[in-house]
Amino acid sequence: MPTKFYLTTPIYYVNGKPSIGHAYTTFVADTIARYQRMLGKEVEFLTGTDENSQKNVEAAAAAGREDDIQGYLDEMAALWQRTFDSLGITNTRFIRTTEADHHKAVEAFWKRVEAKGDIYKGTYEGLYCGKCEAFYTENDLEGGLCPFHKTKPDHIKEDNYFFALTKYRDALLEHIEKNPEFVQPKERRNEIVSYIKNFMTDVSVSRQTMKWGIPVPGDETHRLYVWFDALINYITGVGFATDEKKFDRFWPADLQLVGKDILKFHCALWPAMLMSAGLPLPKVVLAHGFFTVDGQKMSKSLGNVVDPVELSEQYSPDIIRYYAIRDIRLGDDGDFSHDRLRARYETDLANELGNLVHRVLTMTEKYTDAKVPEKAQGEILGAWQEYQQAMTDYRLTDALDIIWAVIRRTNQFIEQQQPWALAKLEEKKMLHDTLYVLLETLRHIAWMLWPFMPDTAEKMFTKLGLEVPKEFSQSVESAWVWGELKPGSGVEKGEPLFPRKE
Ligand code: ME8
Repeated sequence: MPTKFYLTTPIYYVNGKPSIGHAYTTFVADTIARYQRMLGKEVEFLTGTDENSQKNVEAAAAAGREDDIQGYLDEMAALWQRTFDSLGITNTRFIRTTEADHHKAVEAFWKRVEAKGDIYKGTYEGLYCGKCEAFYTENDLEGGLCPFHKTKPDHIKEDNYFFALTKYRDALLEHIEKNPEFVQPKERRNEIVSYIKNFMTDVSVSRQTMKWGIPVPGDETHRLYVWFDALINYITGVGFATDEKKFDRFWPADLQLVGKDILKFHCALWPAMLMSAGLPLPKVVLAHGFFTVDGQKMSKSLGNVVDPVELSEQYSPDIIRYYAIRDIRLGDDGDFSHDRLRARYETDLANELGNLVHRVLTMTEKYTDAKVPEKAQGEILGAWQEYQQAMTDYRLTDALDIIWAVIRRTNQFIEQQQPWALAKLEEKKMLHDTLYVLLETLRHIAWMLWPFMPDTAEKMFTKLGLEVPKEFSQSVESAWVWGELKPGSGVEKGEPLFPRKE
């Protein structure tokens, strides 16, 4: 059986359509999923929608659908799913927390935690931001306001069920200490350690006032706090309480990708819940940064929320994912800039990659009748090793830098060899060797590029006379050997990959 790899994105609220922020996390996940498949692993890739949230209920009401919340959720979830499909996302399951499977999993999970003695009844009195659906202490606030919404949190007092989160303080700290790869990147690790040590409290995990959400097992007068239910989606997604065989194969997750806004939930609450339920913890939680759009925070009120579908119609999903992953270093905060997107399109894509492919194929048509010439020696293994290391460490931006270094070197090689001069001088052997090296390098570039820009890579394979399914039926180890491109096979220049824009 092949090795497995299980990765997840957050499940998103459906109170609006996907923004470029949501698409970013999902693009990053898709890139990693494709790379892991390229290594021959059996990949489970989960994304989906977080539907038991008060935010969704409010959005349904605002749309005049308060009597048809489920119908509203169905439509919105379908919209999210369609969006991810149209963006070329290769998730293996799209989970919705209103699914029957998920309710089963939540019930089974709750019972385990309760049996462990980690649920108790108490009175919650404190601060609550309804927009975040999160509790805050005075310490968390900025000038008395929610740090995310800049609004005054509500003071609430309610009889709730509590989860004994603080019972796991030492165990969490020990786990993070012993497993430095658990929270990534490093800055986030310091942040979470400080939170666990100094600020973490038990959390209320039920609400009496809520009408939407999963009822507390055994006490239908309460509904589960949405985060307690939402986090469980990650195990529902691989069969917890419904398909034990699948669950044993895929859990724990190899990678859980989140934005840094939901770090605490994923690196404190979630692992403590798992410890309580006696389940293993995910291997890595990787929190990426937040980005602004053209220097401004993205918000509905500013009207600057970027729709990834509209932008992809103008460019293409490949181009958007390339831009976002190259320009915003994974883990850092950044800015999504329309000007830089355009500049990178023109420079990196049209001038550097597109031009390289076009030039090499034009020369092959001209000098060797569009046939791959006899094999010649070349070197690419060093780049593969660096690329692989970067991909293993989830340094995606570095991996793109490595690919672009190859592209630049290859463009320089053309300038240096001057195939057109070799043709004039009738230096056939040298001309053919040069063309072989160039064509074979394009094949390697296409392979490395595939997780990031699948359509572009597949077009490159086609131009090189390779069949996409056949290419991927071999292992990456055999693909990165030098000299796989067969002499005598035909290539076809076709349309430019990145035509100049008006
Ligand atoms: O938090 N920059 O869902 P959500 C980078 N349902 N990433 C961004 C972004 C930006 N400007 N805007 C959004 C929730 N994101 C919960 C999660 S998981 C059990 C429950 C991405 O719809 C980023 O991944 O508010 C962030 O963590 C996520 O969208 C929040 O999505």
